[in-house]
Amino acid sequence: MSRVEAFREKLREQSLDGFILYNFESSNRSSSWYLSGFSGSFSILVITPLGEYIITDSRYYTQASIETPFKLIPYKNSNGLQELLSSILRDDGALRVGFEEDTLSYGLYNRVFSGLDVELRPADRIMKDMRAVKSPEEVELISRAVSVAEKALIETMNFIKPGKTEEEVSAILEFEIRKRGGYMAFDVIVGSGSRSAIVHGRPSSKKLQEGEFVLIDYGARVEGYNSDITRTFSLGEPDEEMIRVYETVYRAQKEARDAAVAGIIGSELHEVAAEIIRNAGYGEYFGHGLGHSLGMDTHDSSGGASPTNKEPIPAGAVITIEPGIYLPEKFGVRIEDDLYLGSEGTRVLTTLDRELKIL
Ligand SMILES: [Mn+2]
Repeated sequence: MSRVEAFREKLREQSLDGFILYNFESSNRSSSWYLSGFSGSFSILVITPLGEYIITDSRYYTQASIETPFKLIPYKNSNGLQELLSSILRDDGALRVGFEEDTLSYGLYNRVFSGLDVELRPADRIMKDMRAVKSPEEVELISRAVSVAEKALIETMNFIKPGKTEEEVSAILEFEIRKRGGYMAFDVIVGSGSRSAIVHGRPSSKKLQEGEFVLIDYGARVEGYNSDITRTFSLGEPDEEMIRVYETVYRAQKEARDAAVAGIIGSELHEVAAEIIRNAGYGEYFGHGLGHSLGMDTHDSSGGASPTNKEPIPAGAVITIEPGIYLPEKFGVRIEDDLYLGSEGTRVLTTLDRELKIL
């Protein structure tokens, strides 16, 4: 079954006979790409009982005709948008139409959507649930994104030495990803010494020093799919506390990896790692969720191993497992892998060593 057919089935289950997926300057690019094949930054997908349409502007006419079988309808300007949508829905007899409230602005809702002569219903879960379950082809693309990222980091490790700045390390890492055909999944995080305790720290001009941890959190995007990996290295010999914290994160990460199977409740998986960290006395220094769903977005859907997710993680999910301990003004440690939770077992997609590495 094609994605559009599967999507239509979900619409029927929700008693909807139409859908509008709005993507303005990449506000909803991944879902638009996922459903239609069109990868551009501006698209309005309209699903009716009779057809599938893509409204986009002249920047994208050629690209849309190559990438998607959806019928192209030229976008003129925002003033005519309400009438355009109304006429498509009316001509094709759509009466109950779903849309995504989380990615639609208040202004656009008021100007365009609220005046459509149909029954509108927020239905964000449809795309989220579909995208949370990956096809074998999608898992393959994420694996390629992992592979590009891993080769890039292995190459970059030769460069990670006392005296280099965090900015230089991130620049080398980006170059190594780009030259392998990847893009950045998100802004690379490089934090050394006390800056490694900043959970999402930006690389700075600080020089790496002997006796510090260097935390690197990054990912590659290949053909629209992301990897997301964190490793923490030691520059020279770590002290006792650094070893103790690293060993704790390592153990929490390993136990969580082993516990990650399709069907486990997200918060229960989080708790596997959280308990180990708490028992080691570092509970208050692990503030974020254990992991998230990964795919065309780095935070792909609401699911994942978060303390607030009381639902089972579905078979077919790709998630991260990334416990961390951050001691303010001292150092931080995080280890992050990407896992595929298949119905026939879990596959860890990341292959880089996780043991404490001294560079
Ligand atoms: Mn992550």
